[in-house]
Amino acid sequence: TGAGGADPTGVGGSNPTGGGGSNPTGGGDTTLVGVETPGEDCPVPNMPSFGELKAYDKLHDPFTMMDGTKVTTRAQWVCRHREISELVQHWETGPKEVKKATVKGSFAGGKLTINVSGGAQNVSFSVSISLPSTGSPPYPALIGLSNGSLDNNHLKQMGVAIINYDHNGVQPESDRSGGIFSKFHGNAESGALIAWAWGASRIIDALESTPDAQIDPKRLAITGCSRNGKGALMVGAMDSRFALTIPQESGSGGVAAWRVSEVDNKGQTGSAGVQNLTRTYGEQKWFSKTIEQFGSAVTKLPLDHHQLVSMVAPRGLLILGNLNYEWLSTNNADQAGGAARLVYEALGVKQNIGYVDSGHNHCGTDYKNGEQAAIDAFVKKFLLNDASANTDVWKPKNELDKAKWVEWTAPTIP
Ligand code: MCU
Repeated sequence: TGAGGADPTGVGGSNPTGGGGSNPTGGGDTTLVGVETPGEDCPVPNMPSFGELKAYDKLHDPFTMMDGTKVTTRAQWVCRHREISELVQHWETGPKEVKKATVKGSFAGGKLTINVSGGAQNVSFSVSISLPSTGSPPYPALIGLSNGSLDNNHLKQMGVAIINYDHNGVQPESDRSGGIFSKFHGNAESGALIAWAWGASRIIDALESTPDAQIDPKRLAITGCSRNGKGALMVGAMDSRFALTIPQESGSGGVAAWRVSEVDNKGQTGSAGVQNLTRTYGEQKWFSKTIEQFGSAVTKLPLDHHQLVSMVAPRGLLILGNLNYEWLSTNNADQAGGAARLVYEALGVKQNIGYVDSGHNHCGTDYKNGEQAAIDAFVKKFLLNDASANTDVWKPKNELDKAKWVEWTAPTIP
C-alpha cells in the first residue's frame, strides 16, 4: 500500500515501543497504525439505550472496556480503541461506514480526483496538491481542511506538500444530507465531522493507488483550525493511517472535554462563557441528532473527548490552543489532552503527543510560546523521518487536574 520504507517515527513497523505489526507473542491483533480502523475484527458490544446510561461526572477510564474488563495488553487496547470508535459514532457523530467504498484515483494538472463506488450512488470529488520546493518524490503531505491555518509556505520550504481538502463539498456543515457523503450512503444523517473523516480516508485510498500524485501515503498529516480543528481531530482519530494530526483551536466538539466545558461555562447562555454541548450542537450540523439529548445531561455521555483524542495514540499529535478566547477556552482541552497523554504514556510514547497554548489571533500565524518550533519538530519527526527532532513539548495553560477529573490510573501496556 504505497511507498515509504522504514518508519523512524516510533509508531510503525516492528518498533516494539510504538505499536503496529503483529504481536509475535500472540494474543490478538496489535496493529494500531497503518490501517484505517484498528481492531476491525474485535467484537463490538451492544450499546445500551439512553435511559440505561448512568450519570458520571468525571472523565471515564479509557482502559476499562464497556463490559468492565481492565485493559492490560496491547491487543486489548486495540479492541478498546475500536470500542471507543463505536462509542463516538453511536452517540456523537453517526456512522462513518468505512467498508462499502471502492476508490479509484486519477491525477492531472495538480488535482487528484477521487472516484468512490460501491454505495447507494457513485460520487467523486477532487483535491489540489501543491508540491514542496525541496525534497524528492514521493513527498510527505499535510492535508488541510480548507487548506488548514498553518504557515503552508514555511512547511513547503521544509519539504512538505500541501493538499487542500474542500471538506464542505463532502458534507456542508449546515446540512446532514447535503453532500456526497449522504448521496454515497443513501441519505445518511451523520454529522459533518464524521463525513469529513470519511472523505479524508477516501483521499488516502486514492493516494495509495495513484503514485502519479507523488505523495507518500505513509507520511500524511491532517490539520484544520477552529471548526475545521474539530474536523482535523475527528479525521486523525478515525483513520490510523495518518502519521500526524494537528488540531488547532478546536474548542468544544474538538479536543475539549464536554464535561469540562459544561462546568467551566457555569450555566452561561447565549454567546457568553464557554461553548458547551448544547450550543455546539445548535450552531452547525457537526454532530448527529443523537447527541442533542445530552445537552441537559452531559454527565450521561458514556464517553468524553479525552477518549476521542486517545484514539490518535501512538501516532503523532500536536494540540494547539489559544488563550485569548473564553468561548473556545483552553482548560476544557487542557484536561482532555492531559488525560489522553496518560494513554500515550501507557503505550510508551509520551513524547508523541505535544501541546502548546498560546495567545494570538484566532487561527492566525502570529505565533507565540514556541508554537512554530513545536510544529516544525512534529513535522520533522512524523513527516520528514527525522528521528532526532525533539517533540517533547508540553505547554498547556493548565495541567490535568487529577483530583477533579480522573479516578483511574493508567497501566503500562507491554
Ligand atoms: C472553535 O470553532 C468554532 C466555534 O466552535 C464556534 O462556536 C464559532 O462560531 O466558530 C469557531 C470557528 O470555527 O471559527 C472559525
